[in-house]
Amino acid sequence: MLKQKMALSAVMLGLSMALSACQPKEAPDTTTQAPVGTEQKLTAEDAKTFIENAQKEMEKLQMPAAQAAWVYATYINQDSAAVSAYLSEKLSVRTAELAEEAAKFRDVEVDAATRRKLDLLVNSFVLAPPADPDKSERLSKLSAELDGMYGKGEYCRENGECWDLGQLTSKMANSRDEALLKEIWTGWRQVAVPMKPLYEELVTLANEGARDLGFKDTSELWRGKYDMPADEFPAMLDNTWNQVKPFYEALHCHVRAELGEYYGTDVVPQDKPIPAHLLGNMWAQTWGNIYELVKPERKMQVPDVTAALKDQDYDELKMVRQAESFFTSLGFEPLPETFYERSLFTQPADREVICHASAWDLDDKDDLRIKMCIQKTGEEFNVIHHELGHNFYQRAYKDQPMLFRGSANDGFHEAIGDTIALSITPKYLKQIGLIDEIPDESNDIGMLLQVALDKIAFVPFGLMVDQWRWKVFSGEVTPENYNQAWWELREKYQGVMAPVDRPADAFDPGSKYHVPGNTPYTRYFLAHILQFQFHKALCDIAGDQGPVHRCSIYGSKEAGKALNEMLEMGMSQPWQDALEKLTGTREMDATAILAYFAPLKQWLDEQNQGRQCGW
Ligand code: X8Z
Ligand code: ZN
Repeated sequence: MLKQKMALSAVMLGLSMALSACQPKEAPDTTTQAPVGTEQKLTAEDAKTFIENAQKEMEKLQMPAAQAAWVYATYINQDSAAVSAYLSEKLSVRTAELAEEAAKFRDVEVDAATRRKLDLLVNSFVLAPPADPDKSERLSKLSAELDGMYGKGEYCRENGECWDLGQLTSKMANSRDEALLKEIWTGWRQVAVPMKPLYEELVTLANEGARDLGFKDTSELWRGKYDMPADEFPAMLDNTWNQVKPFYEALHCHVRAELGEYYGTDVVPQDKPIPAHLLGNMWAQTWGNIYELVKPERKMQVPDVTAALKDQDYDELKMVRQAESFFTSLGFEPLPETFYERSLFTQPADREVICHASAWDLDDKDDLRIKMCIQKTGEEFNVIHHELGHNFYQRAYKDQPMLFRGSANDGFHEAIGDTIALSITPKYLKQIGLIDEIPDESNDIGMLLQVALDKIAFVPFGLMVDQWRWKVFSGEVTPENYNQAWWELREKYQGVMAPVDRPADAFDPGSKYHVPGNTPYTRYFLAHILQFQFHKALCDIAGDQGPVHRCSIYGSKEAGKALNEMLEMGMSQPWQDALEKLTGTREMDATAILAYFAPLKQWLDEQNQGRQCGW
C-alpha cells in the first residue's frame, strides 16, 4: 500500500500523513526563516530558502516516524501503536505548520520548481491535522487504532474455530460451497462494526484539519493532487470509466450467466446484481479465482502459475528473488541485502501484524522493504511484482529534492509493478522454467479471460471506493447512511449486491483495508488504466512484434531504460509530462486496455447473444 504522500516517504504517509495535527498557534520554532506574519514583502529568494529548510527539517522527522510505523505494522501492540502514533503526529503537525507558511507565498512570483514544491507541501496530507493539538493527537490515535483493528481482525465460528483474513481469502478463492462462502463473507464484515464510531470521529477531525489548511473538506484535498482543478478530476475519471463500461457489462453478463448455471438462478437471479460472495474474492474486486466456473467450453490451455510454483518448489523467498530478477533483467540494480534481511515475507506465528501488502522506503536512500504475508499462489506472485514496482520507483527518484520524491501521481506508483506483471506471459514463464510449453494462439481467449477477470472486473471497484469516501468527507453521506450509500455504489458501478440483508449496525466499507487504513483508492483505478498504456509503450520500445497480450519485456534493456527515465522524474513535473515521456501522449486513455482485450470482447458478445444483460 504505500500511502502516497506527496513527498513524504511512503511510510510516513502510512501513518504520518495519515495522522495529522495541527498548527499550535504560537509561532513555531522555525528554522525556516519564513517571515511568518511579518510586514516585510516576501520574495522569491525567501521562498527558496523556506523550501530548502523545510525539506531538511521534514527529512529529519521522517525517518524515526517511518521506523516506528514499521515496528507497529510488523508487531502490533499497545506500545508500538503509541510510539508510532506519537512520532507520526509530530511529523504531521510540523508539516502542517510548514504548509501554512508555504501558503503565504501564494502571490509571490517564484520559479516553476519552487512553485511546485510549495504546492506539493500544502497538498501533502491524506488526513490533515486540525489546529487544536488535542484534536490532532486524537486523529493520530484514531488512525493507528483503526489500522490495528483491521490488522488483528478475524472471524470466529460458533464452534470456536477462528480464521484470519489470509485463511478467509483462501477459502473465498477456492470454496464453491455457497453456504460456507456466505458465512465467511458475513463473518469477516463483523470486524468492521466497532470501527464505525471511530471512523465517524476521524472524518470530522480530518475535515477540520483540511479546512485549517484552506480546503473545503478532505474530499477536496484528495481530489486536488492531480495537476488539475479538484472539481475537474471526477469528470476525467467518468470519461475513462465510460470507455471501459461496455466491456465490463459484457464480462458481467457472461459471469452472471455462468454462475447462474452453477449455483442456480434462484441464488444468482439473471436480472439483478451478482451476489458478492460468489466471485472468488472477499470484496468481489477481482474474479480470476472463479475462472474454472466461467471458462470457455472448448478446452483451453491456460498456465496455472499456482500449480507451477508448487511443482517447482518455490517458497516465499524464491518468489521474491524471481520477481526481483525481472527488474534486474531490465537493467535496474539489484535490491540491497538489507531488503532481504529486513523485509517481512511470511506471517509470523507469534504476533499480530498488518498483513495487507505494502512497500516501504525508510530512509529515501537504500533501506527498501516489503511487508507481506505471502501465500504461494500465482495471484500473490503478481502482488510481489506490484510491491517491488513501488520499491524500484522509490529508488529511481531518491536523488530528487525531498518534495519531489514521489510518483508522478499516485496512480503511477500503483501501476509500475502491475505493468511488469503484465509481462508474466507464457513466453516468460517458459523462459524461467515454470512451464514447459507455450500454449498456441487457439488458447488466447482462455488466457485473456483469466486476466480480464482480474483487470477489467477491478475497474468499477477501483472507482467506487472513493466515490463513497468523497461523499462521506463532503457530508453528502452522513453516518446513518454510510452502509446504504456503500451498497448503492457497489450496485451502481459493479453490479454486485450483498447476499444477505445488512444489519443496521453494519459498516461494510470498514471491511476493506484501505478504509480503516485511510489509503486513497482512486489510485488503483488510475493504475489499472495506466498500466496498459505503459505496457503497450514498453512492448513497442522492446520491439515486440506479436499481440500485446503475448508480449513480455523481460530482458529488454531499452524498455528498462525508458521506464527508468520516467521513474527518476519522481514528481518533479506534472503527471501528464511523465506520461508523455514514456508513451508519447498526455492523456489517460482506456484505448490501450480495450485493445489488449479486444479479441475477448468479441467472444463475450457471442456468448452473451440471447442473454439478458445489465442489472
Ligand atoms: O492494496 C493494494 C496493494 C498494495 S498498494 C497490495 N492493492 C489494492 C487492493 O489490494 O485492494 C493492489 C490492487 C488494489
Ligand atoms: Zn501498491
